[in-house]
Amino acid sequence: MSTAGKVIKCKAAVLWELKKPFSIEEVEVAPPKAYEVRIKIVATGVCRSDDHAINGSLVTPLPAIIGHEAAGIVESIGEGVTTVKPGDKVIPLFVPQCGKCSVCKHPEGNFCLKNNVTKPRGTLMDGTSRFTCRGKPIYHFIGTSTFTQYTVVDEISVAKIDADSPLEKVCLIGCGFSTGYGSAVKVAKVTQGSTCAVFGLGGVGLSVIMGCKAAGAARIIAVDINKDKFVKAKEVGATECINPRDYEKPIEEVLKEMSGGGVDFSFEVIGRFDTMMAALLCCQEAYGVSVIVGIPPSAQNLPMNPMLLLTGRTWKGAIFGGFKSKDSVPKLVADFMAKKFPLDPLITHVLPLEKINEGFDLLRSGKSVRTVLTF
Ligand code: COD
Ligand code: ZN
Ligand code: ZN
Repeated sequence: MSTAGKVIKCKAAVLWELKKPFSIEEVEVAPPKAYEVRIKIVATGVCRSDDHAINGSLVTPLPAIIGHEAAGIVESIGEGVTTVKPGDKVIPLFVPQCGKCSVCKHPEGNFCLKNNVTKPRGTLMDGTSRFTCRGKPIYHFIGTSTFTQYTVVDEISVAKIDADSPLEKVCLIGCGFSTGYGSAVKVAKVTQGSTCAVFGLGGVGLSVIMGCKAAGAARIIAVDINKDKFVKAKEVGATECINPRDYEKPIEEVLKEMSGGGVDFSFEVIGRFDTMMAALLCCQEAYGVSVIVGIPPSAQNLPMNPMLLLTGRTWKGAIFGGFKSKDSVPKLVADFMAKKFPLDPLITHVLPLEKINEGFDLLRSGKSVRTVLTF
């Protein structure tokens, strides 16, 4: 029997309060309104930004259904929806692509003005929620809300993907993988034969390495204070691995010596001011490009000497790897299907939704690269 047009009762992990575990609840998911899409979520990754919402460093209204790195199948569509239909495999997009704003129209910009990431408002575009639980409205999260069997998103926040794609893997293209990979291929535009340095070897850092490799870098130097991270870094393409704690001198000096004056491209994938400076300093002063991928401590500034840029360096950053989401996600899935990069090295744990709190414990203890929750 079709569920289209009806309220769906299903299981979801609800975050009622800051810094508290999720509780698995029965929620009601209203049908999609015009230009909205209801999706049956099949798999969702546990990402650092979800934890930022739990601990309050990313302020989002509660109670909420969070989660933003997922893949699923369209259950039904609202009036006027043309880009997806029931039965399509899809990935929700935490950075939308409206196609109409100045950023979407710009050839390089990807942070669509309709985004809801920096100041989450907790609703769909029309300002209301489709979720209720125990008679109370439950907020959405950055246009996605994926820790639930069913969710509703705006049409600008969903991309149709290959019908054959394995959803329990390609869900990572919804955030962590694309953020890292795009930082190399799209933001830095790593060139053939170049030397790259990647600071931080979590799931996002490993994805940066994959991007550097795909772009044809000759040397990829991986940097981490945890040497246990080196095995996987090499597996995905690092040519050398170094631990700053093994050296007396600052790591940027070590990298400059290793690269004969400075690397071509460097990436900070940790979210610390000291490593952002080290990454900037280790890139060649006249033509080096340094990309910030890690999210910095909130509401703080990093003092820097502008001379570092006057000599010719470029310092940049981007959300979601600089990819225009609705256009790029289907292509990234196609590239995965064509075996241009793997996702398996990033998935260390698979758990049922009910064990979501365990998934976050694994993230916080550094024991997982990525945990994928299944339904
Ligand atoms: N020097 C070297 N390595 C270090 C240091 C240090 N001082 N401190 C920590 N590290 C290493 C850790 O040992 C660890 O291996 C790595 O850095 C960090 O890895 P994780 O697993 O904590 O992080 P990831 O890969 O999951 O990435 C998360 C980021 C830290 C990059 C986080 O800021 C993020 O997710 N950024 C994505 C930005 C984005 O676009 N977000 C939008 C929605 S998600
Ligand atoms: Zn836009
Ligand atoms: Zn994320």
